[in-house]
Amino acid sequence: MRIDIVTIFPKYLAPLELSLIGRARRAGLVEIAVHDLRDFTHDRHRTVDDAPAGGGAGMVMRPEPWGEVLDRLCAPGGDDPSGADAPTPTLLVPSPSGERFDQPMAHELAGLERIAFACGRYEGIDERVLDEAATRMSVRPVSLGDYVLNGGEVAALAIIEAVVRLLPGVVGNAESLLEESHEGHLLEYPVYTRPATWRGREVPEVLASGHHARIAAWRHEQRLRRTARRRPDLIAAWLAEHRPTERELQILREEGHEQDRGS
Ligand code: 6GU
Repeated sequence: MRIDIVTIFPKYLAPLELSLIGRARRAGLVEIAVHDLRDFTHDRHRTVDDAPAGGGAGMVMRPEPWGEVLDRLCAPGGDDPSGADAPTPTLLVPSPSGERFDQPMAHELAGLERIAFACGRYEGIDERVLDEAATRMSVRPVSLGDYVLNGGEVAALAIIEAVVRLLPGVVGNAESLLEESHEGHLLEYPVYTRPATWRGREVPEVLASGHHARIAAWRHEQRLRRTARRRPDLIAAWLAEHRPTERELQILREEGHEQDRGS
């Protein structure tokens, strides 16, 4: 996979050198390029913003540098020295007014050969940039959730981390991807390690039993309880895909989850 990021704060993306993503880059599993939007300005002050048309608070990113950098990313070779065969990227535009990013979208993006991020600052990017970009690439405004960040950089980091760890070979133990929160609608079960007693607190006995079926049943129950308690909104999606056992229904009732048993 190839990822391009356009920003006025390239240093915000420095963490992409670290840990799992840094290793994936060095292993050639993902190629990431960060572009400074100001390199696509032509005035002495490298201006990227201006007052909003129609008035109001803050500043808006001017369209010209964005147009030029997106031209570059769409050009044959796409600014990628490794060849002219790179497809046009899907353009992700982090914004609190975007479509909600989630694990299914992470899987979808992980299946693409090429994505790019347009990281806006201030009150956002002149809308014509996205309109024009949409004539030559898929454009998707995406939001992490219902709160406001100062710009798209932190959101791009989060999305890249969620996507890159799904690429084949990036996470060593592929099994560890399967039982995670947001895979299969339930949150992850609680985990423990040594020592067996810590500050008077025991690791749950069943985990030392060596009885794999009992451990799996306990973990499933914990996932269900935790999801019902912390994220009752996810239970409906789980119920839509599973016919619950009596035991599962009992657990949900114990956790105060009222389900409509339907027809
Ligand atoms: Cl993707 N961008 C910004 N600026 N704020 C956000 C967001 C994204 N998601 C939630 N808040």
